[in-house]
Parts: sequence; C-alpha cells; structure tokens
Amino acid sequence: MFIDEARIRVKAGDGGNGCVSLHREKFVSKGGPDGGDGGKGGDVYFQAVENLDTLMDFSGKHHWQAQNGQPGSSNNKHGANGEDLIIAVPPGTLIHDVDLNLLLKDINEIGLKVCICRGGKGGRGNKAFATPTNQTPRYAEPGKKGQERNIRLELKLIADVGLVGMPNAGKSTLISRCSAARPKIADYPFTTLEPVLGIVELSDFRRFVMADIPGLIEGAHNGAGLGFEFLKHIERTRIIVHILDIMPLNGCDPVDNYRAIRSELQQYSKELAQKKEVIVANKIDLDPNEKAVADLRKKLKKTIHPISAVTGSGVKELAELLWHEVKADKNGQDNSSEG
Ligand SMILES: Nc1nc2c(ncn2[C@@H]2O[C@H](COP(=O)(O)OP(=O)(O)OP(=O)(O)O)[C@@H](O)[C@H]2O)c(=O)[nH]1
Ligand SMILES: [Mg+2]
Repeated sequence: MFIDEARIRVKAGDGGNGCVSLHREKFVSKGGPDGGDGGKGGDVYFQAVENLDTLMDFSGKHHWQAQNGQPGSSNNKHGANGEDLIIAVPPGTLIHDVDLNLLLKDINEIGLKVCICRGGKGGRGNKAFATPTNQTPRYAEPGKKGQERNIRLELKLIADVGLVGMPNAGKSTLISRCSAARPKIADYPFTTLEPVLGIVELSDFRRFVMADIPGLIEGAHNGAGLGFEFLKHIERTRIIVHILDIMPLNGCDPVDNYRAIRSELQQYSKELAQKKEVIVANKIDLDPNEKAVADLRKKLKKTIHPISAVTGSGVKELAELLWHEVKADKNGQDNSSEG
C-alpha cells in the first residue's frame, strides 16, 4: 500500500553493423577487404542516487533506450560504441522484470549501479571474413540486438511527515488537499482505517511524503480506538503534524484534546514524543473572528498554525513550512552522521 510504482520499457543499444568494403586507392589494384567492425550498443544501468525519494519522474517517460553502436566503415574503421544509459532511481528501489515475473535487483544503497540490459555486440566487417580461398568476402555481420525488458520499479515510501490527531480532526481532508492521495473523508470518527501516504508537491520539484493514520483517542495505549498500532508508521517520520479541530462537534476543549494525544504519544515511545511537532489548528472557517485560535495560543503557549483543510486557507503556507522542517531535519541528520 505504501508503494510507489512505475512501469517502463528499457532497451540497450543495438550493435552497429559490420561494413562491406573493398579497398580502393589510385595505383593499388585489388586492395582487399577493408570493412570495419560495428561499435557495441550501450548498456542500460540503474543507479541509486541521493536526493531522489519517489518514482514520480518515471510517470512522464515510458521508453528508455541506450545509444546504438555506429556501423563500421571502409578503411577498417571501427564504428563508435553507443553510450551507456544510466537511469537514476531512489535508494530502496526494487527492479522487477515484468515478463519473467522476477526480482532482478534490490538497489538498496546510494551509488550502487547495476547493469540490467546489455548492449548488442557490433558485427564484424568483411575484413574479418577474408580467408585464403575467399580473399574478397562480400558480406559482413549485422550488429546484435540490444537486450530489452519490461521493468516494474517498486519503492517502499517512508513518510517524512506524519499526521496525528483525534478522529474527525480533518487529517484525511488535509492530505487530500495537498497531495494526490484520496482517503475517505466523513463526519464520523474512525473514517480512516488504514494509513495512507501522499506525496506533497511544491514549486521547483520540491516534495515530501505525508502519512495519514487513523485517529487517536484517549486510552489508545490501552487498546482504545484504532490508531495506536499505526503509530509505528509515525515513529519513522521526521516531523509530527498534530491536527487539532478547533470546533469539536462533541463540544470538548481542543486544549484537552491536544494534551490527551500528547500523553498517548508519550506512552507509545519516548523517541516519538521527542520528535519535532508542528501544531495545526484546523477548521478556522468555522471560527471567523479567530477566537478559538487565540484561545488555543493563549492556553498552550505554543506556535499554532491555523488552517482550513476545507477552504485551503493556510494549507500552502503549512506545506512550505513542513518542507523546510523536513529539509532541516535531513540536513541535521547528514551533519550528525558526518561528525
Ligand atoms: N468546516 C470544516 N470542516 C472540516 C475541515 N477539515 C475537515 N472537515 C470535516 O471534518 C470531518 C472529518 O474530516 P476527516 O478528514 O475525515 O477527519 P480525520 O481526522 O481524517 O478523521 P478520522 O479518519 O476519523 O480520524 C469531515 O466531515 C470534514 O469535511 C475544515 O477545515 N473545515
Ligand atoms: Mg481520516
């Protein structure tokens, strides 16, 4: 379910044909065969690179082909070899051959490069076929075809940002607002029964992965509700986004709800509770004079980001903020692993 997938067709370059040619030069009679060999077709490689974390780039391009080898030519000239094609994928990408129904490779570390299709060998020119009994062969070898495969790429997504909050807070509405994910949304608690991932895209190809999980309720750590077991997905994210409904239907206080969820996170694990948290006040369209948000700010004494997941107000700013937080966290991690 947390899987990003792409299907593509890859083809290595064909080998260049060998050349049929007989040497011609003024004052040289019977110069003999001089057709050169064709060049080799380029290979196709997959390589895991840094800074790629989805397979989205493949949605726009289905056919991938390495360069063909050039044919040989007269004067024993060897055709140029085709250039290899190196296709960049995020680390953690599984490469399947669709027709063989076979996992070819798990590209699991940055820099790892594997050859998936071999380029065809170049054909030999007619010079190669000269024998004492046939000194002027009029044939040459054609280049061999490059390998082709239908490939399915599969990547397990790991969310950068995890949404937590009470049922009905508007988590699924938010993820459907800022990504292509379309979880079920309804005005009753526990609409979301399973985690959903969405990719949030911003300008200049910036993006991050957001996870929506079932709502949490007080006592979740004792098995109440649904959400607790799903916190393991949130545990691996970089940032927690705590969504608060500022106008809960049941009339309870958003501040109490905030504290109840924090206590559940604490009970789940210390690491989870220590993660960077962004607090979001949702449903501000129901609070036109911003009284509820002001009240929340005063009582919690924390930075609150007001949005309306329904009207979209504040959502873009929130997405920008989250992107910066994710980036800061990634950089922090790089620095600490270097130092
Ligand atoms: N007025 C208003 N309603 C909202 C807003 N965001 C969500 N809602 C409504 O709140 C209800 C619950 O929204 P969901 O997105 O399903 O909430 P959830 O947090 O995913 O709920 P669970 O999956 O049950 O945990 C729906 O009826 C939404 O239409 C908002 O910004 N303003
Ligand atoms: Mg939901």
